[in-house]
Parts: sequence; structure tokens; C-alpha cells
Amino acid sequence: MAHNSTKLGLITMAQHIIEGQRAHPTATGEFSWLLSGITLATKIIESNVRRAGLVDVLGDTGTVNVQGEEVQKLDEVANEAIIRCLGYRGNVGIVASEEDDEPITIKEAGPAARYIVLFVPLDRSSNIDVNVTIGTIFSILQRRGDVSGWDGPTPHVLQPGLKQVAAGYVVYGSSTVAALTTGNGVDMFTLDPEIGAYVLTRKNVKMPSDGKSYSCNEAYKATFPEGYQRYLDWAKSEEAGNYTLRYIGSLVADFHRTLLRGGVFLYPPTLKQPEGKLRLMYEANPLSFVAEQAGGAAVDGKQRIMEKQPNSLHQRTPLIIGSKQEVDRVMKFMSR
Ligand code: AHM
Repeated sequence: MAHNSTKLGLITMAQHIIEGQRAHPTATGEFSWLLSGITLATKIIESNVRRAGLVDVLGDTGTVNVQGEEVQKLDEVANEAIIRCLGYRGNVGIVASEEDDEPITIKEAGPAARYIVLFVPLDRSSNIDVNVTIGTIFSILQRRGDVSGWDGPTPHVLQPGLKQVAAGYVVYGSSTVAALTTGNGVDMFTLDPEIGAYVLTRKNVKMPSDGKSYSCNEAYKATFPEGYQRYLDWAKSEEAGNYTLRYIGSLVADFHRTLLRGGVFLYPPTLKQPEGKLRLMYEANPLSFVAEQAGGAAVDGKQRIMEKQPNSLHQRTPLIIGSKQEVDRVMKFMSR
């Protein structure tokens, strides 16, 4: 009887990354060491999320972060977990978080530390209190070689998404799933709580090329630019036929569903947020890298997300991301 080896073999994320590096004889193993820091941090975050109702980590701390939002206790736990786990990986030079005003240079690491990790420790942490899926997003860049003489880490960090060497996210949902790309497709891993390891569960994930589902906060529709409004009206029309609206309000969860089922996620400019709400460098860029590697697309209504040159760490952007054909369709309504 023929066996499907991918079904039978138990492959952990660590094994999978090491095996991927074997294809590159010059690889030093540094990169897998870095990724193991991220996965360790997400296991710490996961265990806190799972115990959130039992221990005193729910609710806010009474402080406000750089985005003007209340900092949740779990946000702090998650932020610290990532910074601490990466701090001991000698090859991470700079970390930049949604929660911190400026990128942090990890002093102990020294100039040889070439990797930069940008991350959202807990996406949509305000959903924690009501048991809705939340997540962690990360983007990995390399220090630029052409900015010597510049002070501080920021010039190294401000690179377009096309320069990412890896990106991914973790969804803390009914199970904990990590999606990862290093520029060679997208693989997914499920955290097995019994053995405490991420196990490969989907290899080379492909986003459906089309999908009759849109995901956006339609309560703001009247303040979206007209092109978006025209698309949303069309999606409800008889001509479009049977579109569904699915919106969780956690970017990671909405994106994860869109990646697996197809359709489009939209966060347009609004009256309140004329530049859009989502952040380019650590939300839109990593998810765009994952989307494109899975055969999907991501644009800001005018251009490809990954080509945008960032001008600040916390820059916001409109985001249209999902199945290639559906993203193209939204774009057609923009130009009508
Ligand atoms: P946050 O930084 O306050 O957590 O906001 C990010 C979240 C995303 O996860 C989600 O896609 C979006 O905000 C939802 O915004 P809205 O509540 O305006 O629909």
C-alpha cells in the first residue's frame, strides 16, 4: 500500500527549518536559531493567553502606548516575551514592536547581529476579554549595509516589504497555528500542547485564487473612498450573487481565514483614519509577504504593499489583501 509520507511523518517547525537550510550549503544555522527564539516566545504568549481567565492578566494596565491605545497586561507580557527571547539570540541586532515608540538596539548583540525583527506581540488584544481569536505577527529584515554613519537603528528598519527575508504569524484560536514564509512558499504548523512543539500540518499552502467573501468593518462604509463603496454595493448585488461578509475584527484571524478559504480583507481609509488603520511595517508587510507567497495579492488601493517605501516605523496604510482575482476586482472598482 502506498503511504503519503507528509501524512505519516511528524515534522516539527525546527526540523523543517533546518531541513530547508540544508538546501543552502552556505547557511550557518543562524536563521533557524532566530526563528526558534520567535517560536519560544509565541509558546510563552500562548500559555498566558490560555490561562488569561485564570490568572490576573486580563484587562488594561492604565497606560497608553504610542498608538494612543490602552496597553493590556497581556500586551506587556507578550512584548517582553519576544524581546527577551530574541535578546539572547546573538544574531538579532534590532527589534521593533507595535508597543514601543522606537526600535530597540539589542546592545549585547553587537554589530555582527544582522537581523531585524519587527512584530505585533498581540494583535487585537482588546478581544482577549471576550475569548475572541488573537495573534502575533512578525517580519524579519536584515540590517542595511548602506547606512553606516547614520545614528540609531531607524534607518536600518525603514525598508520596503520586498526586503523581508521571512515573515509569519501565529493565531491563538481553537488551536494555535503558525504560518511562516522564508520566500519559498508558505507552511503552517499546529502547536501540539501535549509535546509543546509546532508540528507541520500544511505544506506549501495556496490561497484560493477567488472567493465570494469580503471582510471589512462595513459600519464605516459611508466614510470609505467611493471605489470601496462601489465594490461593497456590487458584492451585495444580484449580479455578484451570494457573497458573504465575515469580519472577526482581529486582523490575524480575518487574514488566516481569507488565506485558507479565499476572498478579500479590506481596511480602507476612513474619515477617522485617512491613511487607514493598519500599520505598514509590522502588519501589512508580513501578511502581504505570506499572501503573495501563497499566490494571493496585497495592495493599498494604489500600489503593491510590499513596494511601499516606509517613512516611519508606525506608518499606517490602507490594506486590500486576499485572493488574487478578488483583489484585482476591488482595484477595478477603484478606477471606475
Ligand atoms: P489594534 O491595534 O487596536 O489592536 O487594532 C488592530 C485591529 C486589527 O486586528 C483589526 O483588523 C482592526 O484593528 C479592526 O479595526 P476596527 O475595530 O476599526 O474594525
